[in-house]
Amino acid sequence: MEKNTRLILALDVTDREGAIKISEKVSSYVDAIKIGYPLVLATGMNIIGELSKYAPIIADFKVADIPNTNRLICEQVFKAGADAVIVQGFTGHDSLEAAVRLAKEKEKDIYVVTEMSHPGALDFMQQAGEGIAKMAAGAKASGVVAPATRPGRVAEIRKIIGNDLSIISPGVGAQGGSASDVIKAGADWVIVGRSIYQSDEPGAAARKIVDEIKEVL
Ligand code: NUP
Repeated sequence: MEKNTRLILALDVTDREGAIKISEKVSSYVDAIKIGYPLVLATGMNIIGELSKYAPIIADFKVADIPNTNRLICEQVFKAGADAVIVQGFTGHDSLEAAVRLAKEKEKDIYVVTEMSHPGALDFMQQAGEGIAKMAAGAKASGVVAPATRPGRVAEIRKIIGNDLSIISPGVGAQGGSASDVIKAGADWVIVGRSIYQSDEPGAAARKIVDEIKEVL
């Protein structure tokens, strides 16, 4: 993914026309569009290829299975036209390595969830976050997903992974995180969903976030 605006749109809408319309409006402000279960379950896998006209597609399927199944899932998602897949890290090194191996073969990217952005992530995930970050670096994943709702944790995770891996960070806007704060903490990209796609003017909303990021670079 090319580092330009440092904004990734999370497109969690459930209608095809709306998804295309919003993608058209924001395409010049985003480095990628992240899609996940809501949109794909509502419209089908073809939406990945359709939206890839507007930006590289990150498929947020939070893949969390045994190595062979992880590989099979990633294979289908890349075949559909995605440039990257988000996988969970808690399944351990062999599951992650299977996904990364396949991605490298196809010249695609794997991003590994460390600790999630919502409050419930403190119940179980946070304790594992640093170990997962270390594992992601060891497996040579392209990057990790870390919470914009906790910039301090993003800074910790940056220390662990060094500069070879990227950090993509959700939780800005609707979940309370700030784009500029998490970029300052070491994130490479912010992932923003509702604050953009629920706006009356998604293009203007995206541009505002891009401008906010520029000010702290
Ligand atoms: O830890 C995570 N938090 C999170 O919100 C990992 C994620 N992948 N996400 C996703 O980012 C979430 O599923 C949604 O697609 C997006 C954030 O959307 P919003 O809160 O900006 O609407």
